[in-house]
Amino acid sequence: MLNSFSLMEQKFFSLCVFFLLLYPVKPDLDNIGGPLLDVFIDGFGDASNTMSVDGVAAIEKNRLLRLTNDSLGTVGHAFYSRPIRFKNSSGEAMSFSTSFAFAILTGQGKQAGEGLAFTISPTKELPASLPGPYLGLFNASNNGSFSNHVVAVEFDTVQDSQFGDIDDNHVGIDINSVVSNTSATAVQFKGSDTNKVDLSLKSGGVIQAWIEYDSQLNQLEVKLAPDSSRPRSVLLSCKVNLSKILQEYMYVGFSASTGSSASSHYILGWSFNVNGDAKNLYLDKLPPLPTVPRSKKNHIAIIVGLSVSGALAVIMVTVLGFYIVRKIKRADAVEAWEHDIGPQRFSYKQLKKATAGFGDRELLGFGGFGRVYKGTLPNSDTQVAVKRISHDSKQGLQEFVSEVASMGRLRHRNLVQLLGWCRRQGDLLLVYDFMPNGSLDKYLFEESKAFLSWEKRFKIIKGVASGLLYLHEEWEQAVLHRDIKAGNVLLDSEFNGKLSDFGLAKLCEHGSNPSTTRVMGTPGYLAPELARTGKPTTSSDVFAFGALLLEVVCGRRPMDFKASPEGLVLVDWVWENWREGAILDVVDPRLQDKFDEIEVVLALKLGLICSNDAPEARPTMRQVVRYLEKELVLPEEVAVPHGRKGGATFSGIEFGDCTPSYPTTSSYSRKASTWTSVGTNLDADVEAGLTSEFSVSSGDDGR
Ligand SMILES: *[C@@H]1O[C@H](CO)[C@@H](O)[C@H](O)[C@H]1NC(C)=O
Ligand SMILES: *[C@@H]1O[C@H](CO)[C@@H](O)[C@H](O)[C@H]1NC(C)=O
Ligand SMILES: *[C@@H]1O[C@H](CO)[C@@H](O)[C@H](O)[C@H]1NC(C)=O
Ligand SMILES: *[C@@H]1O[C@H](CO)[C@@H](O)[C@H](O)[C@H]1NC(C)=O
Ligand SMILES: *[C@@H]1O[C@H](CO)[C@@H](O)[C@H](O)[C@H]1NC(C)=O
Ligand SMILES: CC(=O)N[C@H]1CO[C@H](CO)[C@@H](O)[C@@H]1O
Repeated sequence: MLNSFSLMEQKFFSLCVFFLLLYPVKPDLDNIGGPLLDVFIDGFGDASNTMSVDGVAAIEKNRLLRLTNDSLGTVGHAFYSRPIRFKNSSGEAMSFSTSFAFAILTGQGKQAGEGLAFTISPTKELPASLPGPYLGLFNASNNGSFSNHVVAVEFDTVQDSQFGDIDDNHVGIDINSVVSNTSATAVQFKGSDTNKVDLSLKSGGVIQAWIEYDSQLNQLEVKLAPDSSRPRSVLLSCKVNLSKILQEYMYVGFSASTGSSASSHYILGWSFNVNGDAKNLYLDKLPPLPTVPRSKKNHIAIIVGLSVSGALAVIMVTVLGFYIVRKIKRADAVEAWEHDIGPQRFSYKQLKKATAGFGDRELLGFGGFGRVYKGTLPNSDTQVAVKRISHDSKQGLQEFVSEVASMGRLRHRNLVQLLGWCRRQGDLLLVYDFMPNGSLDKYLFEESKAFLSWEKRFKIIKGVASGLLYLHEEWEQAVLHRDIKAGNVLLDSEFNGKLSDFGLAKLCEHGSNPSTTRVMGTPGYLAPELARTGKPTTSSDVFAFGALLLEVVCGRRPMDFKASPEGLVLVDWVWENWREGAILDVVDPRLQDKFDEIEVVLALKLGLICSNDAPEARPTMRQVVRYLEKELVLPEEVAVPHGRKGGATFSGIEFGDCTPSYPTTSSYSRKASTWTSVGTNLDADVEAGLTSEFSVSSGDDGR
């Protein structure tokens, strides 16, 4: 009885909200005069005649616009289906204003990727645009080209240093190129320009953005808040005369992409207006996001009295809670089990002193598992790297610490030596030898770093192989690395390659802490059977080593989004060149032909053999080392790395998901013809174009 009543009540309420929402919009449009666009949409639910979507973008049943899901290497576009007039009769760009609410959801324990962008474009399809860092906006040949006529504001959750990204949580203004004209780390302003707090784009919380262009000042501005109150402070602004960039008629909407990591990008509501202010959106009236129970979070948000989005509040409360609990306990309390583990235990005080209080100046970088600080051990001048890992499951921690401590007994010149450890509440601190030359990937992929000669590269490869052989076969028990990649190969002062982070991937299985980002390794290095069974073996390590080999020779990542679609998957590209007898074409051009041809061919061939889909076709590490030392001769023939034909795999990730959505020109032109049947009456649009406003927002979903 009670239940059915409250259901009716709910329905009545949502009907009221529907009309409340409907009414303020239409009269406003009437005031503008001129022919009306049929623009009010009750959420994205009935938006199929208003929004054109392509790629993996879709309007979901719950009336959310989802630009991408968490499949890797995809693009999603959603544009208002009719063109909007952006220039007045004297051919100058008019002012415009837009506001939208978005959320970036990432599977637990996964890294976010790649980002979304508010986009003004001459086409709705952006044909041949690429995923990954290109955000579905450009491709490698047209980025930076004046003929793109694309203006975008990106919300980027991956740092691509090759495109000058400042960090993995930034907003940028992109004119005709993914290299931002200007960008800023996402922050929330609290009342003044100086009072600001971090705002995580990928927290999963709803964030509202306001973008305005003032044609008098030639100024494009971006504001950001995790709630409906528009801040006075500007996050990002750019002086630009858009008259030179935009065409008379343009499409507006959104583009998003995923790369070697993936998130679901959602737009919850959107309003847009030329020559006037866009309506503000009220976040609590927008349809709820999937999975997370929002109502509970809102409740907490109210209690705390913070006007931040639900998810952010929960995170802050948790962090605060942790902090308070830690303050109360304070203790460095050493538990009984820790005494059993042995003498490698450092005190927290020692490490705090060594790293100058874990200060930002000592920060070496962010590893997959946490921050890494540089330090100098008191009383010894030994330089160390301290990796700080947060972990919340105590039982797992004990097991893990004993495991790590036993790994402290591993000794090999090609492993980064673990010197000791320390536990403080849920924080685990691991102390390693300091490697002055940093990680290998920087030398391979960053233009600014000195390049590595072939001699150095081959020495590094051989070193890593012998370190991995030691882990697999030469210690008292077999140790799997599970996360072999260029970023985990560190270089000492003499450019010897040393493996780091061995065994750490296991930590992820014990805890559920989302800050331990990597569940099973890194896409592109993941053996296909691993993606299927989740069970790592020595031969899945060999697969990753194969990817590393190719990477070192070619100077390209296992998945290269800069490349043409044929070059996307490095193994396939190397294989194609091998098959065509043009194998030296794949060698890193930075080597400028200064290399030992026999060694290069050996490394490429071995890379292909290790990258075979079938675990039984891969050599063991012992064989690999003997091939590299030229003690064994590689077989003349190399089998196709991907046994299943038709390019069915994505360097180890099942590619079935991605292939249909992957942006090839043909898939786009097909989409285009489907969607342009909507709103083809250009004349009407032309008339309406001068002041077009629409507001795609909030159907209330039964609250
Ligand atoms: C993502 O969307 C595509 C196309 O809509 C679909 O084929 C794929 O299975 C989805 N992937 C996931 C992980 O849900
Ligand atoms: C890049 O995009 C442009 C325009 O969208 C297209 O003409 C060109 O063919 C694309 N280039 C590649 C390599 O796909
Ligand atoms: C910034 O924008 C202008 C257009 O006004 C463009 O020509 C220029 O290349 C951009 N600069 C960068 C660094 O992207
Ligand atoms: C067009 O816009 C420019 C810039 O806002 C303005 O200076 C100009 O007067 C406008 N022209 C017309 C005909 O409205
Ligand atoms: C912007 O560029 C247009 C076209 O080049 C020019 O006519 C106009 O005066 C410029 N506007 C301003 C405000 O500088
Ligand atoms: C202007 C511009 O941004 N050009 C870049 C386009 O992408 C290629 C490949 O990454 C770069 O080399 C260009 O600098």
